[in-house]
Amino acid sequence: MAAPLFEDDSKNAYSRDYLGPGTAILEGFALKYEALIQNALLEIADQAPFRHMTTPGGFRMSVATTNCGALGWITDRKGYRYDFVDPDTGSLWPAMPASFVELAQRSASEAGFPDFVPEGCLINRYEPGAKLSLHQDKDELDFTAPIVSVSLGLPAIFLFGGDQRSDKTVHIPVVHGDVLVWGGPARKRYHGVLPLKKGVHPLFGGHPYNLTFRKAR
Ligand code: MD3
Ligand code: FE
Repeated sequence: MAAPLFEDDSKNAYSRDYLGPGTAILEGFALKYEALIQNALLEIADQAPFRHMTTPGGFRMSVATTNCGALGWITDRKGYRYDFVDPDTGSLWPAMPASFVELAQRSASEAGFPDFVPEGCLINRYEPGAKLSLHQDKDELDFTAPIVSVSLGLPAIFLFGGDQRSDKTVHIPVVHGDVLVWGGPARKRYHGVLPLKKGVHPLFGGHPYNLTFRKAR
C-alpha cells in the first residue's frame, strides 16, 4: 500500500451505534483532509461540472451534483442508476483522489466496516433553501457495503429515519468535517436533508457540500 497521506491517529473517541446498529457519527473526522478535499473538488468540478439533474418524474433536483471515481450516480427521465460515463461530457468521471479514498476507508473502518472499497463518490452542492427529500439509497447492487457521508462547509440538519418511510425521524445537526457512516442493519434506513440556511463558510463559501462514498456493484 502507498504511504498514507496522514497518520492514523484516531483514538476511537467516536460515537458508534448511537443512531442504531451499523451507524457511526465521526465528529470532525474529515478536518485534517479539508485542504486536500477543497483542491480536489475544484479539479473535479472543472472536469465534471456540477449540474441539476432531473428525477425520473421530471423534477429538477434542488441540489447540484457531480461524481468522481469509476462509477457515478445519475438520474434523468429514464431513471436512477450508476454509470461509468458522465452524460454531460461523454467522458469517464474524474478519478477518485487518494485523499478521498483514504478518508472513506478510515471512516468506514472506524465505524466497523474495515473492508470498504469506495467505487464512486457522489458530490452534492446545496444552494440556500435546497433540500434532499427523505429517501433510501437503493440503486447499489451490494448492500453489504456501508455508505460514508462527509459534510463540508456550511452546517446542515440531516434527517434519519427507519426502514419505512413512515417511521419517525431524528434531526442530526452536522458541521464542517463531520463524517457519518451507515451500513449493515442501517443500510436501508431513510434519510434526507432539511432546507439549507444562507451563510458563508470561510473555506467552502456559500454552498454546503456533501460527499457520499459508495460501493455500487
Ligand atoms: C447518515 N446525500 O446523495 S447523506 C444522497 O447531504 C444523500 O447530500 C446526503 O443522501 C447529502 O443519497 C448525504 C444524508 C444523511 C442523512 C442522515 C444521516 C446521512 C446520514 C443519519 C445518519 C447517518
Ligand atoms: Fe442518500
